[in-house]
Amino acid sequence: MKDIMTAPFVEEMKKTAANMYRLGWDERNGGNISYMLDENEVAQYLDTSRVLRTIPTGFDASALTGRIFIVTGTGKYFKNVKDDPETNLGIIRIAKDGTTAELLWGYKDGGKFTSELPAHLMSHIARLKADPLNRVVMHSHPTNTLAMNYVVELDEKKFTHALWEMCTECIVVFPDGVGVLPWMLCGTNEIGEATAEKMLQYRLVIWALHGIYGAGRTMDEAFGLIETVEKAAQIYMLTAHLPRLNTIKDEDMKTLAEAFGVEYRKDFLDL
Ligand code: 2HA
Ligand code: ZN
Repeated sequence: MKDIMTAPFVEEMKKTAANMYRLGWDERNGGNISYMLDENEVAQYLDTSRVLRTIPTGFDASALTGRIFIVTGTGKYFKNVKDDPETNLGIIRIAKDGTTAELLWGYKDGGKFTSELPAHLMSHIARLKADPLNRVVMHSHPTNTLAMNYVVELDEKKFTHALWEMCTECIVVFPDGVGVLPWMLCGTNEIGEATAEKMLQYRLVIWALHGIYGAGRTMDEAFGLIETVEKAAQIYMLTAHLPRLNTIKDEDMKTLAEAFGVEYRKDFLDL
């Protein structure tokens, strides 16, 4: 059996959490990541027949029965993941009943997965329908994205358009745009269901006045999506109070999307 501390998926979680903390996106216990793992890969590091304890999920995740995830812990700080992954992360498998998570590793101090597990697992179910290769869901509180929530109408078309205008490559990176949910109570099945509904159509979902969700086939894809939105939001916030003399025109965005051959939301232009 190989040492789990050397597993590439643990390494990726450590690096990503550290990066998100360094960028100021995940203060205190803000943010959470879930990453669906390959069972055969996990079996190189863990005896997958050995369940340390079971934890109720609080909802029906039976669409994911048998699937294994590495997930950040509730109340845990992203800044601490790198130095103590076994306390701040856990590896869970969704049991046959769909409402129990079997802990295979981690949450060493008796802890459990993020309070946002419903939004994560429901989003995994939705993204797998849209893209069977999806593996990662992450949530974060990026500063400028959040700031923009206070000054731009919380409307998918308007919000996406405002972002697309801020960097030439935005429409190429997220041609599917950004879904927007109104302010809702976090940590509930309701916000999980609403997020998953959006995730059928979007890889990025704003939780109004709270943060953002990103999904992707790899950690780089999910992270890169949020990173690009945050960059655009930063430029928006740096220029919002200044007279705007120039902008990327809708025509330019069409030219870009066509040149790069991406399927973009045509009804999000010419608003
Ligand atoms: O877990 O970000 O939305 C901390 C959060 C909750
Ligand atoms: Zn949050």
